[in-house]
Amino acid sequence: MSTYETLLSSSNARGAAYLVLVDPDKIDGNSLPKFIQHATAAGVDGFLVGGSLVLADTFEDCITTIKKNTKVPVVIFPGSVQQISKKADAILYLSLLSGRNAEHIIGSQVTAAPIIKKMKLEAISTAYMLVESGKTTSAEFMSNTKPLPRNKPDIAVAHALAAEYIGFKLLYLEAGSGAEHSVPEEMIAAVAKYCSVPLIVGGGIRTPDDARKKVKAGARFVVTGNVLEKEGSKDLIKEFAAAIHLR
Ligand code: 1GP
Repeated sequence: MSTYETLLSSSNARGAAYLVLVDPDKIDGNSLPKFIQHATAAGVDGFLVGGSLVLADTFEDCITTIKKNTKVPVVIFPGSVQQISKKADAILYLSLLSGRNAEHIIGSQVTAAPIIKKMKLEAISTAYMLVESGKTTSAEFMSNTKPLPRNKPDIAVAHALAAEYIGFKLLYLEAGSGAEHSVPEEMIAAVAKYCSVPLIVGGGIRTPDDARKKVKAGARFVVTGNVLEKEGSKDLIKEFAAAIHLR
């Protein structure tokens, strides 16, 4: 089974799936193995690894450590073309569809493609859409693009439909790491109503209750990062998993 299929089958079996983002710049390497073991035992369905900046040269070590401590998929969520490694199970092959910066729609993808091929890494094509979230996020600033207006679900639907017709395998609605406001439920519901491509939602999700609302609105995957980096208690991860897994 491919990593994409594994992720979808977890989401189907549990009503929705919980993905935890590990940013190699923010995580303390010494506590990483324990954190991954706890998260896996708490029911996390997969790990995303990456960040907008990633200053540390620990990217590959970080993936190796995660792989050693879990059996669930470990997927690169690249902030740049520097973040590619054959140690991962797959890579989200992102195209920043919400923006109009060609470099992030197709430029970096062309640079990365031969490297990914050589590494025999599974590429999961993902339409990445930034959503306005209160203040400028790193992803927005670094990509030099405007996010989708948060009060215009119809614009998000048009982008999501375009992604579906082009043939993307995943849609990712992103408020940005540490966002003031997460992606609005109205937008998630509108996109889920009109598009059949599985939807990932992340950015600024701080409570299990908030995570559950995203699932109820139609998210097939919910991502948290910051909240666990700040207060990564075992209980909190369990509560998130229970809120996201409808069954
Ligand atoms: C994943 O960028 C997010 O989509 C993670 O956001 O760090 O705010 O949870 P947080």
